[in-house]
Amino acid sequence: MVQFLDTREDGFAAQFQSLLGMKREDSPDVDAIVADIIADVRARGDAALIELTSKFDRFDITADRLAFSLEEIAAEIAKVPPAERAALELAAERIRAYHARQMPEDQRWTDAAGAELGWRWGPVSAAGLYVPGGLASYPSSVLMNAIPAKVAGVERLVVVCPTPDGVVNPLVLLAAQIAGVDTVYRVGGAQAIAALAYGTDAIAPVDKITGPGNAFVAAAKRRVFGRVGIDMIAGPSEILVIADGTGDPDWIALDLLSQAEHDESAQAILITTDAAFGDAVSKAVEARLQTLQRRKIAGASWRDFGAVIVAQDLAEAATLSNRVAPEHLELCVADPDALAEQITHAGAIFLGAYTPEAIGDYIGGPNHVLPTARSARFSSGLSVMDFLKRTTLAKMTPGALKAIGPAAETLAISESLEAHGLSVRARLDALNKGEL
Ligand code: HSO
Ligand code: ZN
Repeated sequence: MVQFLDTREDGFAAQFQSLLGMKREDSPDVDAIVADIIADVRARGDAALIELTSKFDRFDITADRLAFSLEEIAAEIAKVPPAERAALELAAERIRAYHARQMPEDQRWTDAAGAELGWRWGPVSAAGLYVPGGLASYPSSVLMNAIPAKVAGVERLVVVCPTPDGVVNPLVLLAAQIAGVDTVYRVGGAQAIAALAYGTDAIAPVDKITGPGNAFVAAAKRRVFGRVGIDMIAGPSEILVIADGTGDPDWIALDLLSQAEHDESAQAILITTDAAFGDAVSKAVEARLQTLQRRKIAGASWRDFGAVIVAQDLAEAATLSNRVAPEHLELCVADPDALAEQITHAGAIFLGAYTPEAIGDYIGGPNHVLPTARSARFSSGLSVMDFLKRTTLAKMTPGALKAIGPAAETLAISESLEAHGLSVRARLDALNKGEL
């Protein structure tokens, strides 16, 4: 049975606190192993990649075949049924259009002192996208990572993806092609992250690494951060639904299960103002769990980390949701826009009964790489900004330097940085003498 909480009951605050504090992931400590793998790839390059791929993926490869050839890609892609290709293409188009709107504008202006100031945005030169192999190898995630990079203008975009026993998901290759990925390498794990960060003969280094992965990949991303940029370390998926009782309990049950089925450590929470509706949803979840293919995973997530919370009103529901700061938030209420105004912390909001979260996972347009584990309090989902850098601009005229230079000189002297002060003073003296 899932846990039921009621904000009016004694002990609610403590129960809610323990729900918030639940440790859902016990990530194995693989850091020492990962450190060795990275050192090995740095020292021996492709030879290490080849050995580790044989050991971990049971796949023997040579350096010249680390990248998929165009012929191999074409042969794999030919296996994809037309309906799946069309769906991926529609998704790509919608994700591209959404992310194009995120492109920020450069700015340049002259301020009151006559100084010309501004900033300019530019893409990172090269990005590498990690795509997990096996079960969690989602073509939709290839689109979600690669398209913002392309929209941002990243010149070289590569994918690394393990191919256990040499097997690749053709949809991953098709998604990479549709998104405009330049090269797909059949390596995975910490060794792939090391190759992207430090480069080998076969794999040129990149500047930014994004994409989900297992504990080894996460540890490797943490370790190479600083050498390259990384996106985030994503945790298991989460959904919180606020419902006022006007919807169909079965729809809500499926929405909760849609994230619960990702992972036994996923978390699905319903907050409702209608206790009877909460009961009905929980019954619907149990009924669906009888037949769902991934009932073992979804059932464990629901039982261990799920919750139904009865709130007094929607304002209270919003307050609780803001404390959770969920990755995905569905507002299944009569006036979702009004309720959305009260939401301050959530990775993505889905408004109204006809917007199941799965729309956002695949086809809506917004990104599905979102902050988990309450990090929506301080961070956002993947966007074009993750592949852009901002460079500031400043241009002084003689008048501007005369106006603000002396204060710079004063501050330089106060910091005992003589050359700083003199670099300003030399120019001011020349200007004052009328040399310039
Ligand atoms: N809901 C996941 C993303 C995903 N769903 C991929 C289906 N495929 C992110 O939280
Ligand atoms: Zn999902």
